[in-house]
Amino acid sequence: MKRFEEKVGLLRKSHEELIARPNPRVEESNGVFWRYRYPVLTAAHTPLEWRYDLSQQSNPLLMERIGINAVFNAGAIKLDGRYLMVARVEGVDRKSFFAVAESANGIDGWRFWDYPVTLPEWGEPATNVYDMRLTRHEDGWIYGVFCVERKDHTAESDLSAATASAGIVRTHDLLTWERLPDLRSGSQQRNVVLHPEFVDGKYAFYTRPADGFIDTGSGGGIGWALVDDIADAEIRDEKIINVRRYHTIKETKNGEGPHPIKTPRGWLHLAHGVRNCAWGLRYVLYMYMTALDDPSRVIAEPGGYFLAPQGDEFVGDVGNVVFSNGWIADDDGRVLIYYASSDTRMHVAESSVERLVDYCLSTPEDGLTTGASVSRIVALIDKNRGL
Ligand code: M1P
Repeated sequence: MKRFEEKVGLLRKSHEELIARPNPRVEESNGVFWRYRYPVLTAAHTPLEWRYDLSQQSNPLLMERIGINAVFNAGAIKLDGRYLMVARVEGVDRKSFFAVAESANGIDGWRFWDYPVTLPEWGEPATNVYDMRLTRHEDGWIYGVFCVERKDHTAESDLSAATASAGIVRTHDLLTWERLPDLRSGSQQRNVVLHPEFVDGKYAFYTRPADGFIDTGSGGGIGWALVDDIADAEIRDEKIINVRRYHTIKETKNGEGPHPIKTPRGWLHLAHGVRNCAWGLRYVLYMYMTALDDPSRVIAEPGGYFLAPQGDEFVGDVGNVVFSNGWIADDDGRVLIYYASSDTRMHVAESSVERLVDYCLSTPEDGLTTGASVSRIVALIDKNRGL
């Protein structure tokens, strides 16, 4: 029978080995982005102190007291040279909370800070919070916009009836958070993202209006709304800038990912598209670009998905899902794309602003019919034969 201290030592050793494990780049690639071999954050990365009572007196059998189910859908930011993610950590009780993890190079060595985020409440306490998008705004604050889920009190007898709205917090250091009133909107809102610059002197939000908690209903699509006062934010006029469409990767739903990256050719957007199939909903990532002088005007949209689940990524709590709400554009043009697979774990993929702009501007858009798809392939073959 191992002594208690010895067992704690073994737990610590394997936790440290997991965090210190080098994460090599997978060289096989489509030239647009590169994956890395291992997930960057998982439930097993959460500190032992969050899960174990490490006192021999009160936990002589050294059992986990608080289980963590998954770590996914993280916002990301580079702050004072440190790569940081604000991850959605989900306990075995199904409740999500936010926690900051840090890495020196953005690829490996991801370690959670000692404590999860204690989020100030606003209004009726949230049943659940998740999917924070981080935006360093030109007003000087770092904003976190996230989904707030509450029970739908208009349908008490339906145990699954819930409402989704956008919560807003701001910070300078990811340590101290100020809660602002939730975004007011005439519809349910998830996947709300703050644009980093003022537009016409106003705060600009990417939205995703929905009739219901899961179903977007007849409308949906990625919306755009300008707001005068972020401390009293209300959506009055909302227009859809990126629609969902029949027989595309975003037939059922779509939603903005992290805030767009500014490039000399326009704003680069990462989003998720959802379609239905016999296996259930399939979530993939896609990209589009909007005009520099009008971030709500789409100027390019490659057809199909940018990144879809592969290998182990297919499997998890909600299978066949990739989702991203965090990326970092580094000073040297490198772009680190943080994405979750199957609502279970976080990964990183690497590209560059140059590659992503070229991908957006040079990939044919979805022609919406088989005939159009074939004619594009034929045109490419003809071009290559003429070389
Ligand atoms: O389970 C997949 C995703 O489902 C929701 O996304 P959306 O609102 O676009 O359907 C969110 O709950 C998200 O967190 C989750 O990853």
